[in-house]
Parts: sequence; structure tokens; C-alpha cells
Amino acid sequence: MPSHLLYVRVGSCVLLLGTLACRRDTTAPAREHVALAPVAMSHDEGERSPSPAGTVTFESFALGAIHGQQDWQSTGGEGSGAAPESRCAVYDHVIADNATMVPTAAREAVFGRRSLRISNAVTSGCYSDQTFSQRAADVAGESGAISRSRDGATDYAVTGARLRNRFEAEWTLISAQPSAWQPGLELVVSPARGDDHRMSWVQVADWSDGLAVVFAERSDPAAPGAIERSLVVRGLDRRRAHVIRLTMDFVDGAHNDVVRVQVDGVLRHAGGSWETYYQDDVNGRANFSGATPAVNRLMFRTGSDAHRGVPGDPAPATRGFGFLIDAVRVSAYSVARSADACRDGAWRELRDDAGHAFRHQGDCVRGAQRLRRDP
Ligand SMILES: [Ca+2]
Ligand SMILES: [Ca+2]
Repeated sequence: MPSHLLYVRVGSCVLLLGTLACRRDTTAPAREHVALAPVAMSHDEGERSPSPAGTVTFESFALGAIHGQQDWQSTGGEGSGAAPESRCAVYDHVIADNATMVPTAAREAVFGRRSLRISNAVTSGCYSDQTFSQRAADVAGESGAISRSRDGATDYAVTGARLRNRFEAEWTLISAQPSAWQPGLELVVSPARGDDHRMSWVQVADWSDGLAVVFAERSDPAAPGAIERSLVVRGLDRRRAHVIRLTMDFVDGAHNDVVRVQVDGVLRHAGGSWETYYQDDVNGRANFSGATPAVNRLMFRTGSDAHRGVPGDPAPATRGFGFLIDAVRVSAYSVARSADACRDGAWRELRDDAGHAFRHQGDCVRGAQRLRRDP
């Protein structure tokens, strides 16, 4: 069962020309988190798969540097060839050969010959030089969410992308040292767009009793700059592959986005997004004047946030090991939330709460009604 783990306060950092400027935020009382009973989720991934963006398995990637392969971005990843001024560190993030690191059964089932391997042997306080997944065809956020850089010069969305109300991402991971504890190993995965901005935070870590998943939200209106963390699950067998799915529902208005975390097909946690930071915090508002960043991909970050009161020290002994990550899927689509939204053919563009397409308008209306009864 999920439980409240820890409350921490942090400052926010702004990356400007390779220099970090950090400020501490105010404190706030800890919030209670909703405890969810495990719910078995559908594994129907057949012809009605909610996966329009496809799944990246890295099998056709070249070994070594990730940067520039199939829309992946990792200027700080080892071997990227990026100019030194474009990155804060050289991270142990690479495309790896699985032959010696992944148990045969896991290789055959999921990982194949090659995977993304990430350790936190090297960390930094930076964001945009870390590793970013392929982008979804569309972007997700509430109305007004922004896919462009603050100066308008860069659009992080794929050309022609539309704004959707749900972002969904899934990835599979296993320890690169399945038979041994890697003390200090941790990695944060966030819905993002390719620069410094994130809308949620899921950490995977190797603890003495196995792998753990921790969730962080910034959703307390009284302390919009604060980060609150919750344990999602711990004690996961590091010899086995684990599937993490993040589903973000963006809802117009303040403090109402819903983020769900599933681990191995079981819903383990629900919490808020980071909208409150961008809408209410003085540092957050400075980014988009109270709007939020739209998201379309995952940021895999080995960050050092110790200077802000958040753990994240580098773990040098994890170099060459860490986590192996595979089957990375991202998508942005819109869920039918009202019967009106289904009209005039719009149902063709919408999906039900499970991410499945509708057969006709009546199907869409029923889907929206089910959602309103049981949001
Ligand atoms: Ca693979
Ligand atoms: Ca909202």
C-alpha cells in the first residue's frame, strides 16, 4: 500500500547559459496522500492499443551515445559529441549491449539485444542536457499549455502537434546488476518537453530491500514551490523486469490535474501534477506567466539536488551498471470528458478512460458519462 513517506522543501533553479541560479522556497505543512487499493489493470494491448506513438526498443540503435538517435536527445550523455558549453557534465547514459547484464529470460521477454542504460555515477543540477525520449505526435496539457520556449524561438512539439488532455508514458526497467544491491542508485523520470521544465516526477531507486518507486508532486496551493514525496512501492525484485506506467490527466483550472502511477499493471498511487508550481509559485510563474509547459516526452535525469535539500548525490560505484530501460512508449491523446465533446464527429478524435478509440458517437457519449460517474 502506498504511504506518506517524506516531506521536503526545495528551491527552484534556473539554468541560464550553463550557470545555475538557485533560490530557496518557503515551507508548508505536509499533505496527506490518497491511498489507493491495488486495482488490476487491463493488459489488452491488441488492435485497440492506446499506443499511437509506438514503442522504442533500442534494437536498431547504435551502441554508445544516445543523442540524435530516433528523436532521442541527450547532449550530456557519454559520447554525444555536443559542445562542452551545451552540457553541465558527461553522464553515464548510453545504449548498452545486454548480453552480459540482463538475465536470459528478461532478454527474451522484453529487453532484447540493446537497451538504454543509465547510472547516476555522474549527476548535475541541470536538466536540458539529460536524456529525453522520443516525442509523442501530439502534446498534452490543460488549455493554454505552452510548447514553445519562453522567447518563442523553439517549438518543442512535433510539427502539426495538437494539444491533448492526457499524457501517457510507459517504460520497463531492470537492475543492470540483478544479483546485487547498488547503493545510492536512483533515477528520476519526468513528463517533459526537451528543456528544463517538468510536470511530474517518478523516481526509481535501488534500496537495500530491492527496487523502490517514489512519486513527487508540487500541488499544495499554500506552498506551490514545495515538493512533496510519497512512496509508491518498494521491495521490487531487482532480478525481474518492472513496468512503470504514468498517466497524466490535465484538467482546466487550478490544483485539479490527476497523475496515476501503475507498477507492473497495478495502480499504486494517484497525486497531482506540477501545475501549481507554474500557476502559483513566484519562480514558476516567471516561466510562462501562469500557464504550464505542454509535455510530449520523458526526461530521464540523474540530478544532484543535495544543494536544495533533496537527495541526489552521485553514486560513482554504479558506473557501467545502474538501470536498463526498454520498451519506452509515450503518447498524448484526449479523453472524452463530456457528452458535448463527442458531437459533430469529434468522437473520432477522442478515447475512453482506458485509452481505447470509440466505435461511434453513442459509444463516446457513454464513455464520457461513465467517466463523470466514476472519475
Ligand atoms: Ca531492447
Ligand atoms: Ca489543472
